[in-house]
Amino acid sequence: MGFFNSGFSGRRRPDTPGLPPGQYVTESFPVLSAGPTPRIDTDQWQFTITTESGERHRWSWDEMLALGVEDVATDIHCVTSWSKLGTTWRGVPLDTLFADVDTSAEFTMASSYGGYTTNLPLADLLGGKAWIATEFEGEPLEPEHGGPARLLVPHLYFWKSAKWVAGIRLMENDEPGFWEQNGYHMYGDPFLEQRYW
Ligand SMILES: Nc1nc2c(c(=O)[nH]1)N[C@H]1C(S)=C(S)[C@@H](COP(=O)(O)O)O[C@H]1N2
Ligand SMILES: [Mo]
Repeated sequence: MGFFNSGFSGRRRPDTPGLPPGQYVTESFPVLSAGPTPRIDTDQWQFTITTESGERHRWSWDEMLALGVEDVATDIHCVTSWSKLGTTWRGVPLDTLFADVDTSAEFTMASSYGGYTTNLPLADLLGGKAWIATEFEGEPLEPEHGGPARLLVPHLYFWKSAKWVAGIRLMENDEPGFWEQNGYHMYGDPFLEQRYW
């Protein structure tokens, strides 16, 4: 078998920097939606943070953008095993939206126009780790990808990045969202392969 000593066995592909275990790199941008694409006009769009005591903080499209957008360059990782490296986005940091929100809750439920939900610890939305994204690669976010605005939480599997995001509700106890009720992990760290439970 000496003929094959430069062959397949024993050879490992060099690791791609930034690629979590069990993921492959794609250049395309697959669309993954559990239902039809809702169409929300930015005139009608609003975003609401609801605290555990029921206090509401609400922004219109213009009010949200006036808070200030940032450019974000990041990798994204879908639980179905594709990753997209070096994507660029523009959006409003959740830190800004939560700046005046008084809460002692540790958990949140993001909800979307169309009914999708996903749970995230509040700490994962703060500290420069999450945005309401309105642009992808320099263009307004397409409806299929969550336009006019989606949650972008790139350090967790992409199902946590709710498309067509409408609001975030603060919760004292963790509760499963749509995919989490169907067996997806409550947290979803791609580097720990927290896919299902
Ligand atoms: N509202 C909503 N958000 C969603 C989903 C969905 O079905 N509805 N799918 C999630 C899943 S499983 C993934 S992988 C990403 C896919 O985003 P994309 O379609 O832009 O690739 O969106 C997430 N956000
Ligand atoms: Mo996904």
